[in-house]
Amino acid sequence: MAAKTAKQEDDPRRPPLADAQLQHLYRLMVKIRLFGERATILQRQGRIHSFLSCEGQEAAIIGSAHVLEDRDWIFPTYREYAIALLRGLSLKDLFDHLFANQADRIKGHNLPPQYAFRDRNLVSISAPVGSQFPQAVGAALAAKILKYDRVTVVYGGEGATSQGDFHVAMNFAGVWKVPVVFFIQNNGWAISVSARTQTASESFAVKAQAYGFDGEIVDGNDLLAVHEVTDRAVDKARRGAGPTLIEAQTYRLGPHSTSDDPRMYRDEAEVGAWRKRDPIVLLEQAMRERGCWPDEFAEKTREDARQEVQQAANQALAEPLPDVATLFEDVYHTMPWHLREQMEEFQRRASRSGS
Ligand SMILES: Cc1ncc(C[n+]2csc(CCOP(=O)(O)OP(=O)(O)O)c2C)c(N)n1
Repeated sequence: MAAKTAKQEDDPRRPPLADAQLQHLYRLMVKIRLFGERATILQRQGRIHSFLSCEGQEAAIIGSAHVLEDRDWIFPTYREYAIALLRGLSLKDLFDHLFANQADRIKGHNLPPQYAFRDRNLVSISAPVGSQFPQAVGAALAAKILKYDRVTVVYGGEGATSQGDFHVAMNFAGVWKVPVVFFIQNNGWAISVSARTQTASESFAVKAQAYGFDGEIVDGNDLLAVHEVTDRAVDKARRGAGPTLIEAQTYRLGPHSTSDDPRMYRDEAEVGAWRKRDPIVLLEQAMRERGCWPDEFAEKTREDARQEVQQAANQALAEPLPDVATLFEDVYHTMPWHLREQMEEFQRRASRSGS
């Protein structure tokens, strides 16, 4: 099954990305790459609990989410933190969460990195792999019933497609034709399990056929291709024409997480081959071909991003930790008696110890 090849220029719905938009998206990709490098260093210094990088997947993430309107719902995984920047959040917001400091919107209630930006329709990340799929289909069904003009996009890795939740969600989405897009990043590896051993199907996209809707494969390292295919799927969902599964073929250049050493299970030559298809370099080539690559654009972008990342990290590091009493907040609308007892006991002990 091949990705459709319609040229964006022929598409009446949305004009092709303008030069300034491409420059903006290139800057975002560089910024998020440097953010990941900095977060990894901070984890090694013991300042962050753990981190999962999206290195190599920036085009798939940014190219797809850029298509969406702010009112649309997004159910991301731990790898799609770049989307926060598209929704008007800052690098400091991301660092605040990683440090679980006082400015963290969820005050460290989720184990970092499990970002949650409710006011931006970025739904809290679910730790159990695949559990986001039924949640997203439920949200999309609600939008359909309530006649909200909102599309839901749910992200997942190819490993997550082996979970039962994925199949339940796909079936439900197909039967009820809900306005949802399943965006699967096939990044080659689910920790140490290769994509080749994840399924006996010819692709991940082909699975959509069994559930009665379209599956499309796209080069996940080509931002323009990702943008085009996602735009078409989102438009279809918005028109009430049902769901789409997109398989973005990409590669996780880094480790699964800061706790992982991929040299234990994969060949460095494979990584080297994918480094040649770095999505940031591919976008640079596309922009040069189009003639929207100003002199010294790469150098200036990188230097600006480096400074921005450093400043955001320093500002987030300077934030105090949340008040311990916030441990008891934001779980129940009305605090149940047993939690109130624990809080009061805690406050008695804290006042006795003078803390
Ligand atoms: C139900 C469940 N099983 C196992 C895990 C441990 N785990 C966390 S991430 C992960 C791999 C997920 O791989 P994939 O879906 O391909 O996404 P990727 O990390 O490659 O982006 C696993 C097995 C988990 N969090 N939840």
